[in-house]
Amino acid sequence: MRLSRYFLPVLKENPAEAQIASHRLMLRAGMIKQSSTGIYSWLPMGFKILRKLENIVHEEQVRAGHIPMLMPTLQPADLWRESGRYEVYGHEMLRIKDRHDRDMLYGPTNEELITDIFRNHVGSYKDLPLTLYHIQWKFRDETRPRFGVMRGREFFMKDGYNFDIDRKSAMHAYNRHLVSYLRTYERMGLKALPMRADSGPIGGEDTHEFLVLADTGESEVFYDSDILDLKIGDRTVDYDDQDECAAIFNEWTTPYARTDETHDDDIFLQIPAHRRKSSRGIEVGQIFYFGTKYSESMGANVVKDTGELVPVHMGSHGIGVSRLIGAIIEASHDDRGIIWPEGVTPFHCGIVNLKQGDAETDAVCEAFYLGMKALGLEPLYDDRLERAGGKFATMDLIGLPWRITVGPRGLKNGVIELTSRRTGKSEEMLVENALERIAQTYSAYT
Ligand code: 5CA
Repeated sequence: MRLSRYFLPVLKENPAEAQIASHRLMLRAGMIKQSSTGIYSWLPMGFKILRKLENIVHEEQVRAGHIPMLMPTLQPADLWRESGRYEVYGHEMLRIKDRHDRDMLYGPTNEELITDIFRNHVGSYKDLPLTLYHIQWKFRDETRPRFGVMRGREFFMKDGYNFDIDRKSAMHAYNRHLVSYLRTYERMGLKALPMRADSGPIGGEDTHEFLVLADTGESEVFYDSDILDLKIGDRTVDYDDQDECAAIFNEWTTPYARTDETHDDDIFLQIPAHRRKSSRGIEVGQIFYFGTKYSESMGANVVKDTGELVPVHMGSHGIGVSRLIGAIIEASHDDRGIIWPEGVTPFHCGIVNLKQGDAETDAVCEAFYLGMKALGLEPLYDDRLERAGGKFATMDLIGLPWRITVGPRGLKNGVIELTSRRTGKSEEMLVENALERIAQTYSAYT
């Protein structure tokens, strides 16, 4: 992409309404524009990252054997009356009437809709286990929408639903989700810790939230620092293997890690003092097992191999895809701007032309630009007639992990400069070598 032809409306000033870094930087980097409280337009670069995160979530869900689909944003109120949640949900639910005066609502989540699909089409143990998911916009009329996309009213969420014949099989689905979520967050360059939590309006007995540690997080969390050493890495997981998923679940849930809702000081104080930590966290996902709560109220039953008719066991699992962008920025920025992890960056490398219009400088930038594209990578070429200082400030603000700088001075010696956004270190090298270095860096992410 050539910056002269892109739409990247960066702001020079800090917007007064933004209280935390991610909100401020998303506005300044031209990623989002508020249209009304807690509702945003996703401008091209914000949208690009949203799509990248969505793809990572899809890939990891499909890898775990879960099946993608798409349900609507508007739902009939009657289904929620059946489950008993229409009244319970209160003011958070946006209620709408259609032209026939029928009660509709903008879905805050999809347990009712999916249970309705299930009960209409599945009736036998032979069709189980089954996990369906979608990634769709949700609406919750939050009391205090704030911090930009972190607590929005309209937000983008992956929500998945498992249907199993019994508790044992449903717990395998629970463990499988935990593992697939850990992989998802790691690919995004995030450390998200699973913590025992409270199930709130979704209901159920078992639930874990995934929290990214950050001072600006809305939750208070307590944990044993041993959990920070755990990593899924590039270990391949057989998602059908109940024992393997259970082992990973145990490994990650053995160290103490709880949100304030489930925190227990008596247990916490037994951890050696140097490992006992408390901090703030951003909730980027949650998994639930709620057994037969919805299947019983909505009549979603299946015939067992014994011929007995039983309510299906269910769980639901959510990832806050739009919130994740805020969480990534909270975890990865400095006073000059965002620092994208390689796995989610909107463009792989920035190109700064220090002397636009100089034939040789233009030619080298162009060669690098085409070279990157030939390697299947996406460069962002700042080809505007702007002074160097402004170009550097924009690149630092939007936070691409790598930048090359091309100018007549370096070209006298045949070199350009390659700079890492994270370390700030620069190296002079030949164009071919810079291409090779960048391609190598990204080989682990494509
Ligand atoms: N039905 C379940 C699982 S699918 C459910 O709705 N879970 S949830 O309420 O925990 O939401 C899932 C994730 O969506 C949360 O972990 C959080 O990351 C994200 N989320 C929830 N509310 C908001 C909001 N107002 N703005 C941005 N993200 C949100």
